[in-house]
Amino acid sequence: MNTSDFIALEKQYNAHNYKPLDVVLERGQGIWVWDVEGRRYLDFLSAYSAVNQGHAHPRILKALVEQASRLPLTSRAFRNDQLPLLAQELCEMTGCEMMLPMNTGAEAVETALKAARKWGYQVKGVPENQAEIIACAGNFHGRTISIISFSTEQQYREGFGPYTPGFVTIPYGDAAALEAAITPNTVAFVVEPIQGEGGVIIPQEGYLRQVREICTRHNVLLITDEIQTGLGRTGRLFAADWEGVRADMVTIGKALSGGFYPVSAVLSSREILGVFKPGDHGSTFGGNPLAAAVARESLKVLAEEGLIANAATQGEYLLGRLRRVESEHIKEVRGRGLLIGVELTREAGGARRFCEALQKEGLLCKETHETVIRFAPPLVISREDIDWAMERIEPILMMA
Ligand code: IF1
Repeated sequence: MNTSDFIALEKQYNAHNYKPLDVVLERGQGIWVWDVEGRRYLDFLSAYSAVNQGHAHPRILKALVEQASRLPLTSRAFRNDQLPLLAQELCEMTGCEMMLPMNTGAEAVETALKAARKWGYQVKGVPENQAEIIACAGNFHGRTISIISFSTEQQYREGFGPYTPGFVTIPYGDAAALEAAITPNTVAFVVEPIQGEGGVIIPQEGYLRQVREICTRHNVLLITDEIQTGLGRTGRLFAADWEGVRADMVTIGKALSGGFYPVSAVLSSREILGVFKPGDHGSTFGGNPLAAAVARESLKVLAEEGLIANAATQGEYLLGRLRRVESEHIKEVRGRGLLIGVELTREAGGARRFCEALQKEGLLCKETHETVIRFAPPLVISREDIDWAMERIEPILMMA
């Protein structure tokens, strides 16, 4: 079977909720992936930051295989010997008191929102069913009905109503708007430290510190969604670390498994996660021993291979190289660590054609919001690999 055979099958039998690049991948190692025709590509997307540790990382693979052959799933009806160790290691690494494991990013966000509501009723004293949660315009937190209820992206919402009440949206990067939107019933503010899907939007320096101060003053929980920006992507463990800000709840996912398996978690305090009593919340697969073993090794790889520092170093280098490209198509190059967006001008004809051209050159990336090319290679990338990539990216950004 070749590329077009696979595409035809997918077209026939798979729902068309995506429009992927027409490349059919069958193998990956580190920063490289290979398609079914044997062509090699440099992965400049990292499965939206899920493979920060690189594809098929040998240490994580070993942990996965060992745990899979021993005991993949217990459910939370019984205990297992991996989850407690993951919880301890994750809390020690992040300075949190407690974690709650789930599977996908959207589930972690849902969990944080549920915790915030319950905390609002039990601790803050908000009247029943009156809790309000504030989110930002341009957000991306997942695809569940409650989460898309506070999306401002027409396409994510249209046709999926009725929507979950209790959410308000304010402009991103505007601390005064947050202060103005808070009412006595506000329980939480949920925010991405950098908006990924929004187009790699980096708020002004000081925004998160102001937001932290406002939330503290009004007894409102600050929830940072670090599912995409966390675990080293921006050159710090968390993107909020750039401003020295500690949230009340942090959601993580994606790279928590190095891309092997869906693993997510909410990190928080005993006071906040303590609102959950047995039976309040859960998931069949959440916290399973296979997920926990994979997550433990993924975190060790991140720390022991110095991937966070490498993201900072290589990110600065890549950002510098991109900023020196003199192309009439480029409106702005922005980024932090290895999360970089190249915004093109309206006249450039859309980011998609640049991604398709880069695919032909052996580099895979993905547009976001029509005019932004997102560059987010695995954090194991070296300076030589970036030079290799720039030899391809520069001429494509200059093309007619
Ligand atoms: C898709 C985007 C990236 C996220 C943040 C929660 C979630 C995500 C900050 C939900 C997920 C993914 C979803 C994926 C594409 C990808 C994405 F373009 F859609 F926005 F990365 F930029 N919070 N983002 O970025 O996590 O439930 O998916 O595990 O195809 O929808 P999930």
